[in-house]
Amino acid sequence: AMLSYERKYRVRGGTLLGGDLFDFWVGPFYVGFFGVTTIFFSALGTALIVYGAALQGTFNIWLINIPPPDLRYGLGFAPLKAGGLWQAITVCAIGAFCSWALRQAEIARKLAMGYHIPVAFSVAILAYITLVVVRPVLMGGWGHGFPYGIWSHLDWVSNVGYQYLHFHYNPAHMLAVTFFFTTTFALSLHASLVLAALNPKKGEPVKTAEHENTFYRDIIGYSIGTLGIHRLGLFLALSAGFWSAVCIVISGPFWTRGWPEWWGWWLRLPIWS
Ligand code: BCL
Ligand code: UQ1
Repeated sequence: AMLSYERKYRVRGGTLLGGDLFDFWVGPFYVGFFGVTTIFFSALGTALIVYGAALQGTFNIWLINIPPPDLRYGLGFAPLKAGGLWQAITVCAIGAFCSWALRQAEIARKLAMGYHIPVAFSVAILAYITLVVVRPVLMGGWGHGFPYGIWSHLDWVSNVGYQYLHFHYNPAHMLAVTFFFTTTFALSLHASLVLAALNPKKGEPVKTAEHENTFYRDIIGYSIGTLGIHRLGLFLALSAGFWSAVCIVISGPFWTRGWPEWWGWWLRLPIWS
């Protein structure tokens, strides 16, 4: 099932590795060297998770939990059934996520597009690697990684949050949260504007970008433009992921006390202290 115009986009080359070897499609999907590595790491990682669930004795999707090693293993290898599984799954996850980003890059090259998509996904990968590699290494133990489980990772977030007394006082967390909320706000403004322009009264022609600009100039005196809103959206979204990575990597390696106390620098300013 190939669309009529699709054939001309199925161009050869642009691969980063493997040359022509995996340069083909299976149905609608491009394969490529990194498609193969994505499948490999995802399949192995998933199998290890299923094995971990079997060891744990539950297949209840909410309760499956694959915890990182105990802190006494430090940064060493742990026995398979005592955190080693978590370590192997982490390797598979990083392998799969990076393969996916590189596959995005190869497809972007084929289509002679910019690298915006793999760059954006890399920021999400950065946040994940910060949680399971960078911070645990800086803190001296894989036990600082988060457990793989729907319920258990939420418990981890709550526990780690309260270790710093009140995580809302973490300044980078404030920025990350604000960027997440602003991202959804900007996307809702954009989506509603586009749908409004594309859904005129019955019999009326579809409205153009000029109408979109005019709407925002009339209501707030400014329009960022059709290209601008997408640049703003990308900036907001990447900033949300970036400041998330910062907020967790400074918790422990940089600041070990409660986050409310960090704001002491503000209270100690000479103007009012
Ligand atoms: Mg907090 C973190 C918001 C209250 C403690 N908190 C975060 C951030 C985010 C946030 C800014 C998590 C997003 C993130 O990292 O994205 N917190 C937030 C909000 C509130 C809040 C909005 C609120 O009160 C309204 N937090 C609190 C309270 C504390 C608290 C006060 C607990 C008591 N918060 C913490 C702690 C942490 C956070 C501790 C963090 O560690 C976390 C953070 O910053 O982590 C970096 C980044 C995105 C990712 C990590 C996803 C990566 C995705 C990967 C690359 C791809 C996955 C593919 C997938 C497996 C494929 C599936 C298969 C398909 C279905 C086919
Ligand atoms: C906007 O100005 C604009 O340009 C016409 C869009 O493009 C379609 C938009 O989607 C939005 C949401 C705006 C308004 C945004 C700001 C930041 C003023």
